[in-house]
Amino acid sequence: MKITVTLLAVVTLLSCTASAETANELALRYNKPASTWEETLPLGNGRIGMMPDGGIDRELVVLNDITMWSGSEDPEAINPEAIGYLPKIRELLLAGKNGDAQRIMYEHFRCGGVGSSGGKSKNAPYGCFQMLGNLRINYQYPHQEAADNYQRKLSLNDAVASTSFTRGGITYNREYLASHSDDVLAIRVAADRRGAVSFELELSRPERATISVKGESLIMEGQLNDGHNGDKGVRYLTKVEIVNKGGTVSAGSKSLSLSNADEAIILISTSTDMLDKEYLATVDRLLERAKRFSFVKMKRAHTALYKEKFDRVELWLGEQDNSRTTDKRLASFQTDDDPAFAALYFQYGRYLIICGTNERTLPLNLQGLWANQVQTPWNGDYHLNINVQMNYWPVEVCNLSELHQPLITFTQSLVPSGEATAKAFYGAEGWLAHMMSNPWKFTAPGEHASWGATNTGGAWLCAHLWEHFAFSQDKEYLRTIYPTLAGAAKFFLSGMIAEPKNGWLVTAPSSSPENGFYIPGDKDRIFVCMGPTMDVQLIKELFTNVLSAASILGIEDGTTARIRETLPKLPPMQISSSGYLQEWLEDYREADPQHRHVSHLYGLYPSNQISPNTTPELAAAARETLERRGDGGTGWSRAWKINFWARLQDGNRAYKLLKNLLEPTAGDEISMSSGAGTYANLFCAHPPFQIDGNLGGTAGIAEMLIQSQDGYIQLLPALPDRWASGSFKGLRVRGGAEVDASWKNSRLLSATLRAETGGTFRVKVPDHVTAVKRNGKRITVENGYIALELKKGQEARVEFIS
Ligand code: FUC
Repeated sequence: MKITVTLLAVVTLLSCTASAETANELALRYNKPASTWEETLPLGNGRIGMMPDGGIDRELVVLNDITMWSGSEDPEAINPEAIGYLPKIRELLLAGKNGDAQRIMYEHFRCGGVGSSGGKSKNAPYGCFQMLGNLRINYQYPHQEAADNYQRKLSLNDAVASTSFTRGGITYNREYLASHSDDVLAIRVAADRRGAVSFELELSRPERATISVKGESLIMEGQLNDGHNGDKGVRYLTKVEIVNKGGTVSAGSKSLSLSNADEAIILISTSTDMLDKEYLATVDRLLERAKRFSFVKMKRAHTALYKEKFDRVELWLGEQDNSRTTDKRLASFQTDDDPAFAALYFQYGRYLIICGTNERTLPLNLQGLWANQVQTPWNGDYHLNINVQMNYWPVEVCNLSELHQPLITFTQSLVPSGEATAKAFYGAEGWLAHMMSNPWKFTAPGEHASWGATNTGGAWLCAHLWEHFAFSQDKEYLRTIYPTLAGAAKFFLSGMIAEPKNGWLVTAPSSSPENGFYIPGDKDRIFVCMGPTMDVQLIKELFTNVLSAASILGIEDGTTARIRETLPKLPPMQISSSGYLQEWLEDYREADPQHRHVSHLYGLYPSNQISPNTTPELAAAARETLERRGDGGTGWSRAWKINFWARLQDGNRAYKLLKNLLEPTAGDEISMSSGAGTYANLFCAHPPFQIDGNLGGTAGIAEMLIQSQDGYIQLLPALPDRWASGSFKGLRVRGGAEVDASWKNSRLLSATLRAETGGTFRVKVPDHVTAVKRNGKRITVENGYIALELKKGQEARVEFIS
């Protein structure tokens, strides 16, 4: 009897542990191989990545390297003729003849050369981000029966993907990782019967690839088009080798084969010369090193490094239902509202950042790191009028601050080109970037004024440089970015003009991304304008940040003096007679009231110039604008709207937008008006796949749970009814602290702050709270806030009693 009870207890304990583990496991799961690329699972170490489809007989693994960029620097982009037309363009704008100004701009005030070639620049100097290649694995089996028990999975906890199934009584297991520790891609193929692993490997690429075999190495190498018929294009080298137990490797002329092994590890080592002039040696060194480790050891080191970042944040909104496949969970989220699925999506965004970029490489582009085409949509570049910035919205709050670095480095690297552009096109000081950029530091206006004229791309990037300081309070860092911020401010100080009605200083020419308007008497849709609201907000923010930085660093110079003088001359935000926030200086008739861009609400999010707390009238106008724009739009547009509604503290509406973002979809054709949502692999669909929506969605969820832009911490500012109980750990706030919180029945229960820098942290106390306790003792609530004075590294836990 006693034995039975003890045994039962052990069994119960074991099964409890197992189910608790599965309930906590964050994973994407499927019960069949991927049939489209948007069903395959992304792996990456920030530099290189792959997306295996888990095929049973034939497997396609799309390979990526974030530096696979065609094109090269393009001196022709600086168009020396443009500045000659600037006085006329400005004169026409001042006279209200925007259409005439625009027509001149289309022809003359644009980059030299072909620019981004309307997003198809693979063979032009602007270039494009492209896939690295395809690894094809053709498996051979001792038995030909249908496979069963098929499972395909991506573990977000470990950054390892797997495929398993049984065939003819043999269980096959594959594991895939993009090693964060050893910088190679690795696939382990195993079976539970000796000698059952046999396959053939092929490498290919749609163009510019030479495939060969040397010894037991399968090699792909080539050079991308530099766009000038020259020799400056990026060169790459990929080497694939098989490490195996018990089998025989044989080399074909363009393939490698393995027969009758017990187990095999496919190692892929790859690099380009964009950031590594020694790339040939690097590929060999990484491969040789990786061959010395067992897969188990490599996996352990990889997972440990990955987890160091991933495990900083937890979000608990309920148990993960791992009995259902991810595509099923995605489809049923529209009706079951499974809160745990939203948490999975949130963590997937963090996963994509940790695996998509690292401190030493390029920023995440429109595709992040993952692409399956040579000519990627919109060149897979850096669009500076929302997209690349949205990629970085979650990094500070979601505790991945060091991964802001590639964007910061990239921004600083744009300065010399931006200075040349400021001088050549505007005769202005400082630096600027227009609406699109690439690793070749393109800063000129785009080839089409409707979108290319926006000249606040650099200013928007500067907001990221500042936010990194706002969260870290690192003054040494601030000193390094000050010249970049001040240089961006100088462009506007010397490049704005006074508009005729009120004498406000405005950018001219510019546009409000990428919406147009109509002017009576002109049949064209017009984009070119003076001082669109977004520009004003960006410039005001930039000026304010420069002044704050200068005061912290004890700097007082000509720039700060000019900013103080200029700030009051910027236009105010204006509310139209219909109650919405005006997108332009004039209340023009919008060409598309439901346009996906909501640029004039930049001031609501990510900036903090419109707030229900400090500017309730503007907040009401922003609400009107959002009602007018509607709850649809492309993937990233929906993601932005989650953040807007979170800032307006409307949790249920933010949640509605999250649901819209998570609408299941499949098509991959470019569309501005339909097909937006989420693919089976939880990639965001613009469509096509564009990673900004994923990362904007993750930022939006964080924004619903914690905000710190008003000088204090607000917990659960936009908690939807559907997330009545939950907890999070490790989200970060401005001022430098990590915060945990828990809540039940929509009421905040407790919070813990860990100070990263010493200071006083004010926390807003929700209305329902009657007392706040720290270490069991009541603490003072003053005007609805508590103040916690913490030393660097100190932790405080408070309980909210209601
Ligand atoms: C801008 C957006 C599009 C798309 C593209 C990459 O042109 O308006 O929706 O995101 O960038």
